[in-house]
Amino acid sequence: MSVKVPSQSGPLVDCYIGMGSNQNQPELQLNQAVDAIRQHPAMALQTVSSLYQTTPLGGLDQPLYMNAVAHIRTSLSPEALLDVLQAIENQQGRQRNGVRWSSRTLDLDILLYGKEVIRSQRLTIPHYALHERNFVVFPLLELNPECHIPGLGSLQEISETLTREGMTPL
Ligand code: A4P
Ligand code: MG
Repeated sequence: MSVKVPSQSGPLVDCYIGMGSNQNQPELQLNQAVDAIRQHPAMALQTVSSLYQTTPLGGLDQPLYMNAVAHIRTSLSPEALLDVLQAIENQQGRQRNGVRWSSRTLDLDILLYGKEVIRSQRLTIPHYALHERNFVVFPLLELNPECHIPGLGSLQEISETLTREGMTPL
């Protein structure tokens, strides 16, 4: 299989993107997001994990989620990558109602950006809850069993602190 090389100059960084949806046909939303990533000139899609149906986190009464993780390589800076991912969320009808953890057509979170640790006004990388969420940890482990989370350690060891409760693979 030929892998697209991003057209913008700069080193390619391995990134992992967490994808979630619980509105307007969640499975279709995730597939559309994967297509948008695949078509973007500055991102090279490597692999996508299994899709999982998951129970909503956060205690709000809302539909089940669909979650997955994508591995990409990109020449974009972290902030530019966030801009692109937010544009994809917006294209797919994401509305921000100010209620944290409420239903959404599409959420794209940067889980990991190479080995970088970033704490800026716009970005926390690694994602602040990566290690607590089974629907993030297990798909990520599927893509990269040797994964190391900067500041936290081995993903395999992190996964041993979690169960697969509430996750159903499609
Ligand atoms: N931001 C900071 N760091 C990052 C990052 N690493 N990646 C900032 C992406 N964005 C990051 O995000 C709010 C702001 O976070 C952005 O403007 C960006 O500058 P948002 O997508 O507008 O809002 P949000 O997603 O509602 O906020 P938050 O706190 O990221 O939500 P969570 O924690 O991701 O929770 N249950 C299941 N089963 N599955 C889910 O996927 N998702 C949520 C959302 C709740 N419950 C869920 C799921
Ligand atoms: Mg988000």
